[in-house]
Amino acid sequence: MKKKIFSGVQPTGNLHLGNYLGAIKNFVSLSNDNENECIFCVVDLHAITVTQDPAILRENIRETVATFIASGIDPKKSIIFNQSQVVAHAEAAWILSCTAKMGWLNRMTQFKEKAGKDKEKASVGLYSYPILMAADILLYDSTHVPVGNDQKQHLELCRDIAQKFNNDFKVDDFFKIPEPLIQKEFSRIMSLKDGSKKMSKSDLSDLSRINLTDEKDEILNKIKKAKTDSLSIPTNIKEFVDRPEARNLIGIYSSLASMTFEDTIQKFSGKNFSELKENLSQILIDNLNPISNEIKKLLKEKSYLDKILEDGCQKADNIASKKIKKIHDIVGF
Ligand code: AQP
Repeated sequence: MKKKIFSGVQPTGNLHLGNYLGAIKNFVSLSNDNENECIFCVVDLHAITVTQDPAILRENIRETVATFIASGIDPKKSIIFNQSQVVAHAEAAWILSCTAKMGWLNRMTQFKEKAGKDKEKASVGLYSYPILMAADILLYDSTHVPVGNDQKQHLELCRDIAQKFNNDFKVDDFFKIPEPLIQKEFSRIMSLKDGSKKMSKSDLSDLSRINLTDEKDEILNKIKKAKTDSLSIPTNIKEFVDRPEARNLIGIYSSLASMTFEDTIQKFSGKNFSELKENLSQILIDNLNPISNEIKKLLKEKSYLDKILEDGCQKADNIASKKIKKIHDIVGF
């Protein structure tokens, strides 16, 4: 049986190395396997859980599509679409919010991190975000969901919601229980300024992340300024305890070079950070420059990007509208 792959990326600008290594690179290899049916969604409904400028959001939707294509996803082989244009997502999210339990959502760490201290002021959408994510996945009978490590908990919640719905309505196997696909070796890329925080689009400091559109000089500058410590590079994994920045830089290098973490340690063991940084900058430039150039080229072709979304939305709607009809029948509408 073909694997049905579904994943989404928020069009919130500043797509970065963490999005690429944690998710998009994996999307590309999955989409190149003819055994897989892939759907990649620009999750614009998720994006508005925090305030967005409408004009910028519209551009960021196109930029996310451009990033998918520039990274190597072929829109003829995979469905690329934006969530808001397939109405079944919002509807399924409402129905599933009547299945999910408050206690389950209260455990979600991403809400706690994103809402911060002032959670009374966070939007209700930010709180119920994982239910919309479950709707996205379940509407397409997805079997596998490639995500970064930070989304693991949301995927577990999606599995719980699917199982509860199937049990409550006695419809065994109606919602498929999806498997997460998380990179084994190095699945969480951390901020270049603080190794205890994940690299993130919304970090106020641009120096904390490598954006996929960064030019060569920006990459060199950001890696030069990346936080390290005064010791030399560890000689084995145990020595990385309490050295998150060193671990992060070695991890990024190993992901880009497709080397194991251990082999990368051996390559740099005992050397100083300037040597690692020089090598890391070069491998980043080699990997990201072609993507960055292609993104910039594609962004000039707005009607091409819009057409991809239009075609993708039609294909996605064909699948999702059938599933939501069945959901109506099951719940008694
Ligand atoms: N630092 C990361 N390391 C590994 N994977 C990551 N992902 C995000 N950050 C990292 C993965 O990228 C995919 C798309 O993420 P998203 O844009 O939908 O949402 P996010 O996880 O909220 O991304 P950001 O960058 O942290 O955005 P903000 O700052 O807006 O919250 C997902 O599969 C995610 O796991």
